[in-house]
Amino acid sequence: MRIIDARVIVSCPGRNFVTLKIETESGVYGVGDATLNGREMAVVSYLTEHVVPQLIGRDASRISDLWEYLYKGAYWRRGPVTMTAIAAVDTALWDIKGKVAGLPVYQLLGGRARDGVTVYGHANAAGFDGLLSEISGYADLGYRAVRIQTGIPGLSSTYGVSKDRMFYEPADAALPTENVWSTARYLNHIPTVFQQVRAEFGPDLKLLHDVHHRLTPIEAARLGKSLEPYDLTWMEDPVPAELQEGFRLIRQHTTTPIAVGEVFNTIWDCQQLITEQLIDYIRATVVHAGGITHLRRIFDLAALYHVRSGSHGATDLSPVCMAAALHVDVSIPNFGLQEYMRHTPETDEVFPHAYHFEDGYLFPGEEPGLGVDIDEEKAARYPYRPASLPVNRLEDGTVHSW
Ligand code: CS2
Ligand code: MG
Repeated sequence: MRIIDARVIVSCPGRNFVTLKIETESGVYGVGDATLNGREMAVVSYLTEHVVPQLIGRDASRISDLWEYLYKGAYWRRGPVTMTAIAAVDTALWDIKGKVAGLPVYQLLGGRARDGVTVYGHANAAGFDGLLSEISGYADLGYRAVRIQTGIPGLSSTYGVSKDRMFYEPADAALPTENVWSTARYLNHIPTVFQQVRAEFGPDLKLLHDVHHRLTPIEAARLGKSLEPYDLTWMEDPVPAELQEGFRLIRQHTTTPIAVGEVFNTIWDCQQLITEQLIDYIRATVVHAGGITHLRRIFDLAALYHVRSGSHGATDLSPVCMAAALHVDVSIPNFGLQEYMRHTPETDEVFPHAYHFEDGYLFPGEEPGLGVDIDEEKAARYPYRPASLPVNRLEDGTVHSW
């Protein structure tokens, strides 16, 4: 089954998405997400200039071989742009394989290991009252797990607190806006928030928090310790993870579980974190970590070391990625949680999909392949708009992790 065409489609139904569509001689086609937030056009160029010409004429059924061909063949290994491009090809080929087999992809991955995929939403508000009503909104929708982000007194903006409720969107300007950050103010404030939230919602609702790489290991250790009474499901991205051994220090001081991985591209980014059992959840994704093929390899390694999956699922990962993630989530033994920030109605219209939310779970649906498509006519109504993620500075003007 030869590949006869591959196209990169860029569309902005509220935010930018890059989609690869691979067509075969039999008429069966597959789709893969290739969105890299704020750097979309780099992946578009990598795909159109370098990958698509190499795909034409190849056998679409040889997923592993094509993965190795693109990874080893490029010579320049890893990196977000390369691995997002490989992910898009890999995802589209799994979609094709499922359609050809007449089976949903999760059946090809071993079948269901659970009934539904537990998801967490993203409650965010500048102040406490707003936060309570956001959390209640998610609880009313049936969510069993909610991530909590809130404003910090004395700071004019904070990561995770967006202008739009529900549809969180940080890439909000053509050129980066700037945020201001104070670790001291943050560390003093956050435990008081979790204390009140736990008191208000009781012990059953799973609570999570994203630190967004802003602390040092000893600061993260202090935060983890101070949050222990409020029983968090995880503390996410406590420190930048380039220095994997840095997590040892956090681990030595706190039993608050640790999640990391949304910016990881390969198994090498988390090899030490997993094998030394320095984390509890690995949050790599289909779209940024080399597709279904490579993400499964990461999750299989994690399973040996009591580490569970917790895939990134922010709004900048398209419904194509979400569909692919759900087929993986439902079929692996060591699934933990899946992030699910809802897409806007415009996005859902451009990407019709079989997955659905019910009672706190997502279900991948039973359509052959991934069960997701791109409506190219509708996609064409929303042209690309440059959008960047913000930059963060300390109060003295020093650039800090965002
Ligand atoms: C976040 C994201 O979902 C998350 O956990 O960290 O909102 C992240 O900031 C964006 O996906 C960046 O593109
Ligand atoms: Mg995050």
